[in-house]
Amino acid sequence: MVFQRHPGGPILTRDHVPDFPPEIIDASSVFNPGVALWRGKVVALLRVQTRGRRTFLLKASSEDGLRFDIDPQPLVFTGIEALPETIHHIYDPRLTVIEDELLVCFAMDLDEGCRLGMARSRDFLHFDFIGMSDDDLRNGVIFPERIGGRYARLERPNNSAGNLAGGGDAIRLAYSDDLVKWEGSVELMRGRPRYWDERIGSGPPPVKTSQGWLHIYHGVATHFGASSLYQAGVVLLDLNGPSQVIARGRDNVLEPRETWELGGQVPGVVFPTGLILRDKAADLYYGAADTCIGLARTSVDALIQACRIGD
Ligand code: BMA
Repeated sequence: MVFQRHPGGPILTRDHVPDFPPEIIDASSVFNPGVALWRGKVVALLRVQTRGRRTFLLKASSEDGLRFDIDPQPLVFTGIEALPETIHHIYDPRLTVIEDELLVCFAMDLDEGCRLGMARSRDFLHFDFIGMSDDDLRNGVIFPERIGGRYARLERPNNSAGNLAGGGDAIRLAYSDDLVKWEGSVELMRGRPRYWDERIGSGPPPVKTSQGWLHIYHGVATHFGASSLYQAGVVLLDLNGPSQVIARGRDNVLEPRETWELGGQVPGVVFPTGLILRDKAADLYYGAADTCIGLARTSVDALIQACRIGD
């Protein structure tokens, strides 16, 4: 088995979410966290859903990566209020530390479809809105260093027309000088029809290894009749030109098996969104059944090995 789950079950559940009346009272769920190592602490932005199925992002921080202090006050991206569009939900944030700045890439549900939004912070207190995509995109992740002098982002075109949940089966790479204008987008991988990763999207931002950029992504098997199964898998990308896939694992490395992954708001979901490397351990934070947050541990070597199986 590639990953060992934290033995205590989910590390964050709705029971941990503080009330913040009138916005948050007796939250329904907390899942799909963006996570980063920031100035010696594990910091996270938690996706919290209320019983009105409204979405808030809450800041959280932890010394040990297990027990989090949660700031009850929902996060506001300064400047986002100037957008003329109605924003229904902001969710699934991914965090990247680059050049002593914390970047957040998140999904925004508008009437027009889904957009990728970006924000930045230098203190984990204030977050400034940077901009959003023109296109319908989701699952955006920023590389933790510039490539060829430019910011690099993986993104997933989202087919949300007529379908609020959306979906997509290709991950693309785009570059930017200023984080606002993204260009030169090329496709690096597609879903594999009939297997575990028919639909795909990036998980946490890629991490640099001697073998290449190691990337965890989610795959959706859609062929099980009534329900779709969300799992996590791995791929290695070329260090210089990450649109080049070096190796892609045949099997998933994490799939719903525990009762709290198999049952919940959306059954049968592990949705990887945060990866922290510390003391040779690779800790994966993931949303489980769109209801709570799990933590599973492995090593970078084991993940690289998994990329090479069946390739
Ligand atoms: C995806 C996204 C995620 C969610 C997952 C499972 O399409 O909407 O936010 O966790 O579906 O429902």
